[in-house]
Amino acid sequence: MLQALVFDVDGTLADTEEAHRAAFNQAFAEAGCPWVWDRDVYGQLLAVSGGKERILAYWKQQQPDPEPFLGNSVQDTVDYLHARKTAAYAQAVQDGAVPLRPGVLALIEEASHADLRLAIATTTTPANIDALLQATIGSRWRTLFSVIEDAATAPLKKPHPQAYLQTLQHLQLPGAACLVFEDSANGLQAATAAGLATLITPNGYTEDQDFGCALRVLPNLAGVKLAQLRAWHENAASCGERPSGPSGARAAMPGTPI
Ligand code: XBP
Ligand code: MG
Repeated sequence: MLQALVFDVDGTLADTEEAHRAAFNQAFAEAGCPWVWDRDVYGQLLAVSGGKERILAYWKQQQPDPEPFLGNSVQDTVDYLHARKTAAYAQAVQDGAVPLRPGVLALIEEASHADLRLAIATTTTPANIDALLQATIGSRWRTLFSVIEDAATAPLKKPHPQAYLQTLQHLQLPGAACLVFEDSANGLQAATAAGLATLITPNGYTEDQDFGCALRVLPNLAGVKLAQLRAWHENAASCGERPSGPSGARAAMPGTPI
């Protein structure tokens, strides 16, 4: 029986990646760094989950043997740029730049009223989650989600299943009792490796990706009711569509740097 809904953040709860991209470019400009990520470049970079990992992957593409230019090490430079980016993103989101995607809040409210557990499993920074959900739901958002796995608690980024495996541990539920909402192939791989059925709502950056093992692929969650989710979830269980148990260590390795 369906007992919990587990949500990815970026691209799923809200279409955030354009705000992230603008924040990266703002941080680079403020630091005097000549990098500018257009949509094409950023679309390729999204194969690498995690903003710090993304910066380093791009830097190594530009300079195979990178030289630090802010701080004493390459990691210092990455950390500084990412901190500035996170501040810029939080400001944009607090200013209302990014609404929740269609149907998300209605489904969260319905599930909460039906006493389902709600969780977040993301590779983004904790500050980004708070900025987005504070701006779109208000301070009560923390009362809605009983488990949050993010870049701080799950450092192995999607498609590694760590965030989902830790979410199951903290929910103290089997994967068969949960349903995941994701937007990307990396996210689908991570959830599937953890043995979780996954509903995909693609976005502009992920619409051409392979979602072959998803339970469903929908344009968005507008009009999606809990009763429908329960039916899809039960049907998947009855015809054995649900992924097998966690494949853990055999999980796909983190996104291949470009
Ligand atoms: C998507 C990501 C994140 C964001 C940028 O996370 O991969 O890295 O693109 O946020 P999700 P950070 O798992 O929610 O789809 O700079 O904080 O990483
Ligand atoms: Mg996502």
